[in-house]
Amino acid sequence: MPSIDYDSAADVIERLEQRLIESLTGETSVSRRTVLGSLGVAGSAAVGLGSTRASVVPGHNDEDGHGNFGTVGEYQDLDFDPHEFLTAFNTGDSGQDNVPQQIYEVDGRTIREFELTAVDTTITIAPGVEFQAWAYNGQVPGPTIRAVEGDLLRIKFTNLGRHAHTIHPHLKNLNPRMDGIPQNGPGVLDTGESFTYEWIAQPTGTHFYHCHSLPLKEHIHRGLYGTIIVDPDPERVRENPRDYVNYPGPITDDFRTQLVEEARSRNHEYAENDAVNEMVMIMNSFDTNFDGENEVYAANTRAFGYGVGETDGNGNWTAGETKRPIQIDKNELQRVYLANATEFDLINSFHTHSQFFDYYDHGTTLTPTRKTVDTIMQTQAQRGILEIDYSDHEPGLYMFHAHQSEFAELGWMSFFKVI
Ligand SMILES: [Cu+2]
Repeated sequence: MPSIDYDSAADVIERLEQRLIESLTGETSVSRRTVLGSLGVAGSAAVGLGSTRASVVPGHNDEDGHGNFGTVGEYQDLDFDPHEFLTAFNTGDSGQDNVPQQIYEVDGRTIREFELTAVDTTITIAPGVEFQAWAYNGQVPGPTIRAVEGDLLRIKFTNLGRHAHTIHPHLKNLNPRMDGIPQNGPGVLDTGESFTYEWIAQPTGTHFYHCHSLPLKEHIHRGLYGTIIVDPDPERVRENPRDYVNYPGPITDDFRTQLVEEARSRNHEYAENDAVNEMVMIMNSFDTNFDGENEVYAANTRAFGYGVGETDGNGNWTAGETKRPIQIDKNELQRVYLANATEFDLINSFHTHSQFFDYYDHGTTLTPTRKTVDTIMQTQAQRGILEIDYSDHEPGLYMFHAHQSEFAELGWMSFFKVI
């Protein structure tokens, strides 16, 4: 079984090289498509430029290089909308049309059932740049699954891709047959095979799932990953508050009440949760020419997917049709479920401009593990919850991005538009 689709890789490289040659010769005017299309080989100097008179020649003396962040051109493939993905929670009760799901009870336990199907598909990662992906239900990242701690997740998995796949959950899973690895349970599922995984939704937090077939780095990097959000049960928190804090001191009644309130705010079945604006961001990256290094970085797949469209580099901007900032209401608390799927680089990071936030590593505690920070880092599969409060900020654009500058310039940079 080939681990790399060499035919597709050769096509991509040829196309990228052709675009680079066209743009470097300069005989024809440099089109937006050409500039962006060259990012796979020209690197950050190309993708980082937002000016229509952009050059693809990198270097400190390149006057054209002092423009602004972003890709030029709009996304033509509208099958995947990063704004829809941001808030698409599949709970069994409700969710995305392409994720068959139901919720029911057996012996007093809530069962949330989902159908996930692995397929080969083509996704767009920057305007004019496609990537041959392997995807759960045809999307990268895969569907966000959401449950309450103690529920049973029943995942009916079918592999319709050309390679063998699994689903491995980062949950506290008590049955090794359900671990989704080659050496246990059903092992890898070949094309056309199905298996139903059952996992208890525990512990509380934001968790990661991914394919665990070999070679692992390719099966993850091609797009087979997503998050499982496990909401805390406020009644369990009231009974066993100690399980939800990284604090050794006494738990007073006031503290217990505060923990229960945080649990209610996080639990999608409680009214308190409606007052919070919740978003899922998966930091990911794409090696478009299969050389073991990434050419494009993003939160939720699309380079500058929450960027601003056209700018003149002097503080003036207009929203793009397909690249627009995430509009947020300053009076709502912002909660970001953040995970890192980046392959080939050791870490990724999240940084907010003009703002500090509380961070809950893995989301497993109800008290922050990092208090009042503006930058956190995650290794692959690490995840956490950010709570951000813009209520005292002036309306306008606030940037957020990876604070590896290279990742930011290659696509992992976006904006909140605070209103
Ligand atoms: Cu796989």
